[in-house]
Amino acid sequence: MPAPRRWDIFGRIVDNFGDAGVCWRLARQLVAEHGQDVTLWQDDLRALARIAPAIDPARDLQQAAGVTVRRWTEPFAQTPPADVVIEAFGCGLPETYIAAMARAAAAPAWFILEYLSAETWVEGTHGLPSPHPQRPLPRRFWFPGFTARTGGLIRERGLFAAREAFRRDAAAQRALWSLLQVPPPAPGEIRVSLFCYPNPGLAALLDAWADGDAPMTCLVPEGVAAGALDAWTGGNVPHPGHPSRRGCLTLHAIPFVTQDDYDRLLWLSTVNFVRGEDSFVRAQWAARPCVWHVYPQADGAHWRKLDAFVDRHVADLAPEPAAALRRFWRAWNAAPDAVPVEVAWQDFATARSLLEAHADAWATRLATLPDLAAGLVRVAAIQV
Ligand code: TRH
Repeated sequence: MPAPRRWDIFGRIVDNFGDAGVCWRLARQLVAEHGQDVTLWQDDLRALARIAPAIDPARDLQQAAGVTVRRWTEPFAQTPPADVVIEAFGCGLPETYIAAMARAAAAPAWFILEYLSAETWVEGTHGLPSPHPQRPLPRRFWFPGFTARTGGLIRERGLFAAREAFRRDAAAQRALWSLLQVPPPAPGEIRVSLFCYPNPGLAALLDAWADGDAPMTCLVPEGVAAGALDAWTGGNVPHPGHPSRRGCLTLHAIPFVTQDDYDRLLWLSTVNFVRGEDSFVRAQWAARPCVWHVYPQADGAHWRKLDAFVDRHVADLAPEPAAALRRFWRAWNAAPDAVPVEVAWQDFATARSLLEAHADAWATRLATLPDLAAGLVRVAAIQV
């Protein structure tokens, strides 16, 4: 392994968990697989502490999983600039830090890690220089994506092998269900994991599941869709270990778990409802049918993101299951002209076995692309 370089990853927490989740996953991988010396700077550590319980949100400086985790405060700490600097999601960098970069003997490799999108323009923008407007500092865009002409996706070495080993390990699976305080799945049960934003279609979908003809279990991380669940259960909101039942549907609230345990939940669920960015990518690595709730954007840009991904994802899928997936995803994201969620669910459920085979083929194909961390390490090595 080349000599470890020092990396500083900067991230501001806008809302939710993805900003922290992506940075934490990348930091851990750079340490574990590339032996890099990584410091993760976050202006608020609470989101990170929810997905990485080893993190103490009250501490300004700590070590976890080989990563140095520091609170990003203003005025910013006096620290020499790293060899490689990641500015996550265009969060900007402390002015004093930029000044120190400009004074450094060798300018650090500076990357702006952008949001994930399947839109075609990403291929033309990934890797483009974006020099700092005032300082003689090179800076480049790094766009995650689904093709070889993008920055790739975060995928840890051995991820698929770990997934398959876990799926053969009954004891490990029982341990996960006990951690989540839910019973193991009954034969023939459809088990759904539900990680979504507030969604106007949720109540109708829960009705459809309750009135369905197959036993359904829905696992919802605590705090997710709280208002809708409160209304749907008439205030008898499920909490860990205390599910609520109606018809064919058993609704469980599950505790928030570590990123790795969340991966395991995705690996064992029949269908995964995911959102934002990081859970969406993890659901694809789980190679099970998934439903993406895109982070809503004012100008409806999220529907373009949705369609761009679906276009890529179903390009080689038979027309009927492809249409079923597109219709259900658009309904779940309340896209203009979408059919009602409960109507679209029927076709999606009917196409499930075809969607399962496709999810597996898609994950296998995506995994032939270089992973994001390896790409960054390779390009940084050239620049520094
Ligand atoms: O939390 P999110 O909605 O984050 C979003 C996205 O990042 C989006 O791009 C950004 O614009 C928006 O925030 C502001 O969804 P995401 O990206 O899936 O991140 C969730 C993280 O939480 C992911 O790393 C998985 C992790 N997680 C756990 O570790 N344990 C859990 O129990 C659950 C439910 C999630």
